[in-house]
Amino acid sequence: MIGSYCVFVPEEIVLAGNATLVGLCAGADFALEEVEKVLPRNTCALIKSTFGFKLGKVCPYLEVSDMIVGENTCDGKKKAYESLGPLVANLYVMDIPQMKSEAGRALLRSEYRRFKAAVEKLTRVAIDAGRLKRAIETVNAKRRAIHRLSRLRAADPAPISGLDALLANQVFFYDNPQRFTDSVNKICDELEKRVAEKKGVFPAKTPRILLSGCPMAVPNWKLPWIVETSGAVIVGEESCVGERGTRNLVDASGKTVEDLMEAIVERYFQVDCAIFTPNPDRLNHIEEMVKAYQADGVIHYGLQFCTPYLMESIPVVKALEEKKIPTLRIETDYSMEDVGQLKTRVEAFIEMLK
Ligand code: BJ8
Repeated sequence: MIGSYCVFVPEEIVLAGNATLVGLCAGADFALEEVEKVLPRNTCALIKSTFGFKLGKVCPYLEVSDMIVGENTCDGKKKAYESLGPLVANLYVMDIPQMKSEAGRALLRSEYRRFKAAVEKLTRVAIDAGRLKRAIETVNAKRRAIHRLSRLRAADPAPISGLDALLANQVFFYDNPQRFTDSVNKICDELEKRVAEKKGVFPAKTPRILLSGCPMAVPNWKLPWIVETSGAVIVGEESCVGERGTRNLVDASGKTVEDLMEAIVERYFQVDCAIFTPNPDRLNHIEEMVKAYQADGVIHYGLQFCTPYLMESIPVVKALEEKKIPTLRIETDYSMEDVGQLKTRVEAFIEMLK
């Protein structure tokens, strides 16, 4: 069992080594007093809750993981792993590039090779081309199923709520891959019927929202709940728990381990996390998603103290508004204290979209 905190940890390599990958990111405050003894108060809720789940021993996946992979992405996570190391027996840290340059690609390539060797050492399974190819196909199938679900959300009326679709995107990180693929395809079969019958979870012409920004880990449903109880429907998530994390497949046609590893690098190097500088692909992707899912507006979701996404939200919002795409910028955490205030702002935004 290998645990991870980032979509840059390639599930293909983990599965090829006969291990299982689980997402360990947490979406609820826990043991905050204990957490603030080891982390500064002004750390993002995602990182704090990771520590809360460890210190409170509430996450069974974390307790049984044979390897926990940290990654050098944002400064918060990078430094937090230094403090997490002594709390767990088996932390492995992966370096991640910060620029989409040839040097950046070379770093990712060498880090994925090092990770493959670490997985092989852990599981005592030599990863050959056959194993890697099968793993790539398994993960591609899982991603294809979620792409199918996303496309169905383009219909008006929306055949599934944003909250339910977010849950499917969250389960992506926990379930057995084959079972997940089958379950999502079953949901899609049902949704196809609903679309054909023009049945929706909200009436046709309900304002449609695209969420964009920080990932929402289980059980962080705060903002989607606010949006969908304020007269709008969420039709897509530009997020790592969403399309930023799941889009693009790995080319499985390679014949050798080297070819297949390169295909993995190629796919993951396209992830447009805000830790990259500059990061123009993310804005392009938001605009593409607005069109593809017929969104009427974008809500940018930034966790308090998340420098990469909060910094990036300002030019992103400006660029969207220049293109006449209405946008609302939200900055919040996991607490429920600001729910009333957020609901008022979201309701006013949705009213404006009508
Ligand atoms: S690829 S988004 S999963 S790093 S919210 S901890 S950025 S301060 S989560 Fe992420 Fe990988 Fe990027 Fe995706 Fe830091 Fe911000 Fe906290 Fe965050």
